[in-house]
Amino acid sequence: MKNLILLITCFTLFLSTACQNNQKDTSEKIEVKIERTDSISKATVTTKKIVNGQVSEEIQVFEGSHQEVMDKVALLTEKEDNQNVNTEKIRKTVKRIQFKLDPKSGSTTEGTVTITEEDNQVTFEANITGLSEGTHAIHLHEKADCSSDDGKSTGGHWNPTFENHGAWGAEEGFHRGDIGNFEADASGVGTVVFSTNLWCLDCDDPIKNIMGKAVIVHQGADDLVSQPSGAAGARISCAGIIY
Ligand SMILES: [Cu+2]
Ligand SMILES: [Zn+2]
Repeated sequence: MKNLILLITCFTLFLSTACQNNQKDTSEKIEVKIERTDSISKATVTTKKIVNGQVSEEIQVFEGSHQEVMDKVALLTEKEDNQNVNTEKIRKTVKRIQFKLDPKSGSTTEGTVTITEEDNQVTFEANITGLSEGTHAIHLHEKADCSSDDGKSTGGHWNPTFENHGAWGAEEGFHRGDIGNFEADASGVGTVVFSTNLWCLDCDDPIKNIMGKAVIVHQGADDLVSQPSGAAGARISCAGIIY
């Protein structure tokens, strides 16, 4: 886990308006930002109030175990709920995790992956260096275990729906880990941006949850046909999606 930069950010937004009996023109916005690492969580709670055009802002910071921090945040937001009887509330949560890809199979291929979930849509972004120029495959594999030198400790493609390997979205079937191919330029740099509502980050649905899976970059291209994994060659970079 040493090469894992881990950050999960949950961003919650409440927008409330005071009850109609109150003659004051009052609005209130609470933003909760939670940053989480292996050992500690930190919540930054910003409360912005506008009363008759006067703006005031209060910032509170809590640190501790994830449970302690979430309990404090819940207390604070519940209290606010009780104070405003007729409130209109907008709530939004964004989860983000960021980690490093490590070289495998004697390569120098590495990179950074950022995965964000917002409005039930997961966006996967990878910036990869040390590639040979041309087409490379990238997949999610079954297990967040990059311990072996060849990356095979991650198992096969993540395939919770038991379908055949294929192009993402193919009618004949595809693995939920079949991200596909990307191009590396002459300087060995490649970028992958992929977005789907078939994944989630740390939810309870085993067919959607990508936590505990691995990201694998291959030396070759995925032919999108060969079973079980597209004949994409050696596994040259690896990361576990874990925290
Ligand atoms: Cu693969
Ligand atoms: Zn596959």
